Amino acid sequence: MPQIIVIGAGGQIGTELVAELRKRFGSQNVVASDLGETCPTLLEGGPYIQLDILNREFVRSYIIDNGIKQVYLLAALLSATAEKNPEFAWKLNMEGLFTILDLAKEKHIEKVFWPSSIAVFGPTTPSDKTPQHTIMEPITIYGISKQAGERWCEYYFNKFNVDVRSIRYPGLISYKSKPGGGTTDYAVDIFYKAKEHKRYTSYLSEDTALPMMFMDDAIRATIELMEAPIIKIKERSSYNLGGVSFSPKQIAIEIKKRDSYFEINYEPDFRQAIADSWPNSIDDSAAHNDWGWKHHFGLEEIVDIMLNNVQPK
Ligand code: NAD
Ligand code: AKB
Repeated sequence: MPQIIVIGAGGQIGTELVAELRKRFGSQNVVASDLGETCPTLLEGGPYIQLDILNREFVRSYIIDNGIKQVYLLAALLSATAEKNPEFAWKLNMEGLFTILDLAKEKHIEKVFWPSSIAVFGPTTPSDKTPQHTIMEPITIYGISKQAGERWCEYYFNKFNVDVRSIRYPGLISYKSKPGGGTTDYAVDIFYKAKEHKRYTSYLSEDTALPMMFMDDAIRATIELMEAPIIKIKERSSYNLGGVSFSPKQIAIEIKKRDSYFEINYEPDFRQAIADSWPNSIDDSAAHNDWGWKHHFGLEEIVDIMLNNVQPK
């Protein structure tokens, strides 16, 4: 069994990824790590270490001394939070990646997972069924950091044979843990507000369609990509990953079908410009052809699952 560490494990993706990795590879073989001194409840049941990815020397010695062979590097500032602190977002999103890529270049690590995002695309990108290879002129610091990260991943693969694998996640929808400061967070918040107050004020306009995905699909994609034979991985920047595509109005209609009292209104804020620069939908045929990717969850299923499971405080 490989020794695995998930860095930034306490966030929206990490809490569910750690649980799935532990199921597959054994609890003791998957170390969860995050900034907090104590282990978050959702990560209990296996090893936890307090680790700051910006502490390069500590990260290096922990990984080398403990014989860690696979790293899932999730720590980052997401799009909306990053716009409020661009210098720090650049530092966090890039420096951690170099620390891990260098460990892999030195052959301490065998495999790296590093997530990219639909934020790598920009207003000049074709926005419907955005292709794998296309114009990429991101306008957010988050998107710029992800695009640069993709180029560095491909560079480390080409120059140093580093086995780094990546997915351009769309907006992720989950009920086990909340999102951490992205533009697509509304598609989770809306369920909490629907259950609590039967109304939601959307910070995106009604027809802003964005690519989205249910977390179970995203976790399955991540592990399928990491487990795929090396020969099948043709894209060493990052894979487009499609799921569903919908707007606030479309998700509100689905909620209203299940709760006729639900109401939505629209007050776009600074996140509207970010969303306007991102694709409406994604062409993921490269992931499908190379390693067999196919999403399972559609909008109606997602709405059913979310309404049945979110638990507002
Ligand atoms: P999140 O904000 O929910 O979680 C990030 C975690 O990283 C947090 O628990 C945070 O405490 C931790 N962290 C922050 N700084 C750290 C540091 N210095 N050292 C160690 N840990 C630190 O984010 P997420 O939604 O789980 O996203 C994980 C990754 O996936 C990110 O790289 C993000 O860009 C990418 N991604 C996420 C989505 C999405 O919709 N959730 C979509 C596309 C890409
Ligand atoms: C965000 O909105 O910042 C993230 C993402 C799509 O990368 N959910």
